[in-house]
Amino acid sequence: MTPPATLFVADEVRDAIAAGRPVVALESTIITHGLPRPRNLATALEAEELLRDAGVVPATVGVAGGRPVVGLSRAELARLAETPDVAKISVRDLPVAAARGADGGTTVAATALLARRAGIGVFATGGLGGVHRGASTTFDESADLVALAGVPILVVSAGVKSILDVPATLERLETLNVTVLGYRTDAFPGFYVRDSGSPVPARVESPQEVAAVVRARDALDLRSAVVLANPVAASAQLDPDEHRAVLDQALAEAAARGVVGHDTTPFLLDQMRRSTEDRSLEVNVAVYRGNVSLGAEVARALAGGPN
Ligand code: PSU
Ligand code: MN
Repeated sequence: MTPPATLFVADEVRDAIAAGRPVVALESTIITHGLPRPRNLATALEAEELLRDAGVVPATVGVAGGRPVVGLSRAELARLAETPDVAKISVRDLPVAAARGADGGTTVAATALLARRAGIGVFATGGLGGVHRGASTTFDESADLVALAGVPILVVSAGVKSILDVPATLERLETLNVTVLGYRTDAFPGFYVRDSGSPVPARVESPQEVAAVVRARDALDLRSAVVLANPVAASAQLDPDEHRAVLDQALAEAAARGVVGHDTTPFLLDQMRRSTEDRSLEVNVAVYRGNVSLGAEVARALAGGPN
């Protein structure tokens, strides 16, 4: 019999949570599926370093040998980053991975759930999963949305990638009672570009203001996530015209090859990387850095108490 897969929380993370020091959770599908080797491991380690430099304890979440881990070791991170065809694990996949003793990168959905269980309130990622184009017939909508409806965490993201149906994603976030904040912007960001073309429901100007919203959410005993939508720096965004052109091309390629379901996101991301000669990859890394830094500021504001 395989032993039950209990949640493992690294000592450093557990101690920081117990002491009320700032902790930021990071996901690992960005390592296993979002970025190519060897950039994936470098980016994962750099994100942890960024947090440490900001006085925040990093807690990268993933599945190692079937066990959900909050605070992966360097060796575990390297194994996830370097093993080909490692699993992408969303909430529904956790029991299968546990039973098989598999390794895997956790999606936003699974990461948010596991991080919250460990007692972490802030999570930084690149982009959220959302409603896929054509979802009205395929029903392909990320489990991230449903998870965010039921996990009281703060997630920093640069919106959702434009490979998705952005207006439909915002509609679903509204339906699911997820609070969406634009960080110093009125426009919901489009990941590679600062403006997806859709507005945000509310705008905030500072980490303290974000912390006030999170505290109010908790005081109201709401169980849903707050999404802090943080646009990439203007100097780092993909040129909006180029962005439109490469996106159309990637979508056409996916349709031609019949890519569907779980494989769609990684496929489209890889297509965009190829057709921008890796520039989309640089934007992806810049987006992630920006979100991790902002996550650190928010975690510090929350740990610092009301002001
Ligand atoms: N968006 C990105 N990069 C990613 C993902 C989303 O810009 O790597 C990953 C995240 O882990 C997210 C997951 O939770 O893809 C969503 O996948 P799906 O649509 O299959 O739920
Ligand atoms: Mn999907």
